[in-house]
Amino acid sequence: MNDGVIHPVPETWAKEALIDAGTYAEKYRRSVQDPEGFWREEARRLDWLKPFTTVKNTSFDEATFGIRWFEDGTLNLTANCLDRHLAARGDQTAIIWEPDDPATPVRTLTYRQLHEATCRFANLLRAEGVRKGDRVTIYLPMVPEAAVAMLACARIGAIHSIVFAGFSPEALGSRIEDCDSDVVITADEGLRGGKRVPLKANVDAALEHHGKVRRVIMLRHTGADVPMIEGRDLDWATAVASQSTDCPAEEMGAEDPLFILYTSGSTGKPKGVLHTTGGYAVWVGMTHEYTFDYRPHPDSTPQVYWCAADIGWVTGHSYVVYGPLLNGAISVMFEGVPNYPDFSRFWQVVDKHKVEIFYAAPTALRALMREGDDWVKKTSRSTLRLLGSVGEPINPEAWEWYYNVVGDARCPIVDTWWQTETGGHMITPLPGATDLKPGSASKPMFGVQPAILDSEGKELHGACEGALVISDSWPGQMRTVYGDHARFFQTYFSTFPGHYFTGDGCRRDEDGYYWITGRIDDVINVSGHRMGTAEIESALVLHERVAEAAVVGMPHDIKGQGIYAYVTTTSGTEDSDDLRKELIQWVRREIGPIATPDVLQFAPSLPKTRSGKIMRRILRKIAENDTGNLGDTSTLADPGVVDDLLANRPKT
Ligand code: 6R9
Repeated sequence: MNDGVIHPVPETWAKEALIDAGTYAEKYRRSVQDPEGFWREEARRLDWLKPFTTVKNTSFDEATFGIRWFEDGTLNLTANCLDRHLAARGDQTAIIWEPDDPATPVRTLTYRQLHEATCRFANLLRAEGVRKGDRVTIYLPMVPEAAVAMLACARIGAIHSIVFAGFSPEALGSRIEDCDSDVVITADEGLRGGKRVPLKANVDAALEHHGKVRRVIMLRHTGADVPMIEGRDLDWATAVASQSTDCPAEEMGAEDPLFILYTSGSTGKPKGVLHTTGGYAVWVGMTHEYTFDYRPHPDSTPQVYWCAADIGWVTGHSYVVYGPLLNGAISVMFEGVPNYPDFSRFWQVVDKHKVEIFYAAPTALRALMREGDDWVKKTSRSTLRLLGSVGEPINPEAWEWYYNVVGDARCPIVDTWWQTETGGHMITPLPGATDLKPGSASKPMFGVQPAILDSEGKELHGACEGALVISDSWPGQMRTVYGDHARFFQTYFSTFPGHYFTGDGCRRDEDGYYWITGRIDDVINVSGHRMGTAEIESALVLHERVAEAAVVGMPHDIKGQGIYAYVTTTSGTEDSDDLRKELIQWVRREIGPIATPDVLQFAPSLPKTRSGKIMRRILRKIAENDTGNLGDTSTLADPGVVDDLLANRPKT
């Protein structure tokens, strides 16, 4: 990697940013040497109803395992995101909504309007019998009502579980069932790149086989004619019309659950990652402020901030909704995609709304980079001052393009490494403090203690490469896997006892910079979205013609990783191109378009050890087209299988 290139902190940033290099060093030292004192102070960024006395009560060890922060304090997150801003900035914009089609009018909501909409919807939920601790599933497109629905749940202490609107009825249904939610919030349709997504129809299909849902609240977005089920379905606008805009906020314990978000792991079905209220709020408020240097301009006008992630992913939760609103920001919410109507779309939105901070995934940047610089250069982008990257490693080439072409060599890039499980940023540059190395997420956030271990679990020191773990708790950490606390411990704390295991590999250089090398478990990262290979395999084997399937990642220029599926069909089946297409569509339908295999190879048999274990290492090598060096194949039950796979590799 190009360790050599360094972009030093620009002078104005060092002078004007909230955190400069000296402050970073001092604050970081304090955060790990005196976590009690450090977090007691940081937690002051929130309005607490009842102040906490205990700061940290955490242990990663099996006998004493538990993660609790600020545990005896109480608060309501929406009081912090909305009510407390009303006096000073009730009429300031909170959300700018940029629609899929640039010809559709923009919508803006002030803090007062967002507060009102949230209270009305929260009252509706209460009227519908939703109580503190109940789970509410949200399956909405990127519209302001998605934020309203989240906040309304938080208002009354209900736990929201957002399912990305690109997921299939099957994936939606299993998530509704897993968290046992009996209320679903959706829209008639979503819109992405001019295409309609049949959300309500998907909900209807999901509920045919899954769960015990008694109420579906549907937002009319495109106005499509969709059937409503009498006694079950409510029209959002009609239902909120009679609700009051006054809704007392539920007093929540710091450790009361805030939301569940399903994410893929290396085994089994997706896990319901559970985050609680107090620690999560401190974490996303703090990281949004420090990482993006988010604060009002000297004349006290707010900065315009745009995180292009969907609310269906954790980035949307923490950095479209909760973090920015905690800090009284203007948050841009984008319904569309980077290439519609054309490849200038992102940068036109930047100019249209005078965006100052822009945060997106490398996969989108790589797709745009391929189309040439003109799409960027014909826009001004003069308001941009800071760029961010999230979701996957950003290759130095894409980094330099982002820096030079998008940012005109003027804007620092914060490459933020974190996970659904971590709640917010864990390893990231701070723009006024950290010299940038393209491709490196650089240095730990306050309170984060990364360590690199070898395969035996021994900690490595200095410059090294190995498994990335975090050695002590931080406030934004997930608290459990919903409904399966044993799985929480097993997944994250049993591989390297005493540490949180991230699932990522990492290199640390001689300057102490961290370089994430990607997942080292059976998780692949496709366009910044996490997919468990086991999930795709389970979907494939549900097909009557499939006897066995093995899925691995393959390098992909745009998506980072693509999906390579090996399929053994049932005997008597003819492995035709039609069947290949059918199976690819099948996975799409079972999970969603993001899980569509890029390559599907029919394999009369898979390479297995004598004990029957599939040797994924070999499958990965073939998928990577790295066939000169397959390593030791002597433990295979039938080494001939490999020759057959090599001979029948489909053209890609
Ligand atoms: C926020 C989010 C988490 C996985 C993580 C890692 C990869 C995320 C990254 C990055 C390198 C970055 N990842 N950010 N890798 N550099 N800046 O993406 O959460 O969907 O749970 O994915 O994404 O592999 O383990 P999530």
